Amino acid sequence: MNIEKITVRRAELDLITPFTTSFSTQSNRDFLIVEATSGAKTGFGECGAFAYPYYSEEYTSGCELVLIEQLIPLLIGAEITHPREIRDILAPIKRNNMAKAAVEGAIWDLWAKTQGISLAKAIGGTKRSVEVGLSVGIKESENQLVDFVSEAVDEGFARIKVKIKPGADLSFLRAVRAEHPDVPLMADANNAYTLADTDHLRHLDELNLTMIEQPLAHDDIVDHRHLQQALRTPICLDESIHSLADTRKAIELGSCRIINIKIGRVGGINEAKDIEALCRDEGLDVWCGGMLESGIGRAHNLAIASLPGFTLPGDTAPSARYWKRDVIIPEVTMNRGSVDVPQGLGIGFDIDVAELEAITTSEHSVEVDGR
Ligand code: OSB
Ligand code: MG
Repeated sequence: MNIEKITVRRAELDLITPFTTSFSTQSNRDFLIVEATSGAKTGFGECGAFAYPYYSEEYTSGCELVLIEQLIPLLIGAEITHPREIRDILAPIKRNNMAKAAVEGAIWDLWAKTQGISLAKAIGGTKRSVEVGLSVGIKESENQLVDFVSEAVDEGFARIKVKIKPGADLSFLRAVRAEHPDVPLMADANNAYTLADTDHLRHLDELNLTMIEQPLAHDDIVDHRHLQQALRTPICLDESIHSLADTRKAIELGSCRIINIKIGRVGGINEAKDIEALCRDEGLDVWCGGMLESGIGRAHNLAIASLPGFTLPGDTAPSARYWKRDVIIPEVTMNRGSVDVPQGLGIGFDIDVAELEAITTSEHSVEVDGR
C-alpha cells in the first residue's frame, strides 16, 4: 500500500455543553482531521489536541505544523505493508504523540479498508460492544451536579466520572453519592493536587469510588506511588502515561492500579495495543479515555476499546452528548450503557462530507509527486 496523499484538515465544532475541568472551560473544539489516501481509498484519523496546551504540551497549531513539516514528509510515498511499521518510521521525531497518532490512525483506517475489514478487527478487538461512561465537567453547585448526573444515570450510562478540583471535590462527590448510592462513580482531578493534600484526599475512601484519576502532577509517577500507598481508592493515571515504558515504570513503582489509555496521548494505536497487552499480563484494569473527539476519533476509540484488556467503561459517550451534528453517519448511539463496536470497513462509519466541509477552517494536502 503506497501512501499517495495526506491531508491535514483543521475544523471547529461547538460543544452542546461547555466542559469545565480543573484547567479550563471549553465550549468548542478546534481540532485536526488527517486523511491518508492510497488508490481509491481514504482513511481518517483525528488529533486529540486542544487549541491550548493546558492538558499536555501539544496543541492544535503545533500539531498542524509538526504534521506538515516533520511527520508527513516521512510517510508520503511510503510503501506500507502493515500499519505496525509506522511507529518505527516516525520514531526519529521525539514525542509529539497526538500528532503522530492522528496520522497513524488515518493509515490504520486506510489499511483496514484495503483489507476489507473493520478497524476493530484490524487491531485485534474481540468485543462486539463496549460499556460506556460519561465524563461530567465541574458544575457551579452540588445541586447542579446532582441534577446533571441524575439525568445521565437515567439515560443508562455504565459509570459516571466527575471532574474535581480543590473547592469542588468532596462535598460535590458526597452529594452525588447520597443521591446515587450504587452507581459506579469515579473522579478526575486533572492534576489539581499535590502530596500535601494527602489527608484531604483520604476522604475519597469513604465514597466507594472505582478510582481517582490523575490527582497529582501531569508529569509525575513517583508521588502517585506515595499517594496510592495512603489511599484505598485505586489511582488511575492519565496525563502521566505517554508510552509502554511509562506504563512499565508506573506498574513497577505501584503508582496506580488502573490506566486510562488515550490513543493520542500514547502516540497511536500501536503503542496503545502494547500498553493494553502489558496491563492484561500484569492484571491492571484499563479503559479508554476521551478528548471530546468528533465521531472520527470516537470511532477509533470504540475500536481500541474492543480489545479484551479494556475491562472498565470508557469515556466514549454517544455523539449527541457532544455535538448537534457529528461528522459521521450514523452518529454514535448508546443502548443500555453500551455502544456497538462498528463492524463495517475501517472505522465503520461513513463521513458526513457536507458537514466536514462546512466545519473546515483550513486544509493542507501533500501528494506523492510533490504537488
Ligand atoms: O482528563 O480525561 C480527561 C476532557 C478534556 C480534557 C481531559 C479529559 C477530558 C475528559 C472528557 O474527561 C472525556 C470525553 O468525554 O471525551
Ligand atoms: Mg483524565
